[in-house]
Amino acid sequence: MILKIDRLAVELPMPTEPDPDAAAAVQELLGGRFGEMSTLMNYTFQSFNFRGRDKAKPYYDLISNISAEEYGHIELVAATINGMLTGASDESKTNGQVGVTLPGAKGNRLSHHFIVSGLGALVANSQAQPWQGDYVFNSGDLVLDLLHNFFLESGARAQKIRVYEMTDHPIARQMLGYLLVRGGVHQVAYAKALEELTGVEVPKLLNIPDIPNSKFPETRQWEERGLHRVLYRFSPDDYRDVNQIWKGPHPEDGKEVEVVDGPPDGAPRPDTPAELGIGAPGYERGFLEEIASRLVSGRR
Ligand code: MN3
Repeated sequence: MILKIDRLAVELPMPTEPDPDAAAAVQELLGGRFGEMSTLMNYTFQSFNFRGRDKAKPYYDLISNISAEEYGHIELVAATINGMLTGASDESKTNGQVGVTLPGAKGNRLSHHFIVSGLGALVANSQAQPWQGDYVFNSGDLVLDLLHNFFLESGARAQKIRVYEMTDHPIARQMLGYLLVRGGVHQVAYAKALEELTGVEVPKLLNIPDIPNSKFPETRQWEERGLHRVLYRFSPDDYRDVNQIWKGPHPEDGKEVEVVDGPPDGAPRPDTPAELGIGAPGYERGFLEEIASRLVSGRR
């Protein structure tokens, strides 16, 4: 089972200037082959299908535990896309009127944001191709699955860096700074799991990471707090054996890594206002607010 907390993993800046073009690029990090939907679903199904877990509990605990953090990552990237699309319908020019030209939609490369999702995040990549279940690699062979997860985190990191280069939107940069650090933790965690299991020294195969977080100023606030060395234990009582794998020095700074009990504190979810230009959540101003307030007062 999973416990849901109505907070984001980190604070995102409030929406100011919309940038639908950059929001389209960020979609790749949500629903692309190497996006957060893929990390979430790979680790989730690998944990559901794990056989013989009593004898391999630290590995089961690691994969299950990381899958829970990934839920918060799809949530954070979706919130980023929503923030970047806020204001894109250019309500000032339509004033909630149906039948006038939607000025914000012109020239943007992802029409799905305007036509299909009401300026919301899509479960799709930067070309609006839907996320697919066959992005999940779950062979049942633990070494192969861990090797795949290491590859997935490495590819995810490379794509985050490319999207970082494509936009300096403050919401995107805040999300990217945090997820470069957290994805880096998961990359190192799967490398450590492989080392424990096979004896192979993964850092001799390639540098982890190949481009350090220090190249990206937005990672600094998290690195200074040591978040690159922390694995959160996302459960009140379970997955305690993650500390059998998440131990020893961090490959970059050589300092001891640590397991922190419980999820990160997180931050309130920024409110994204109505987009009357596209009728989200409805064309009529104040209608839903009135119904909702009647529901609430009726309960008292
Ligand atoms: Mn992630």
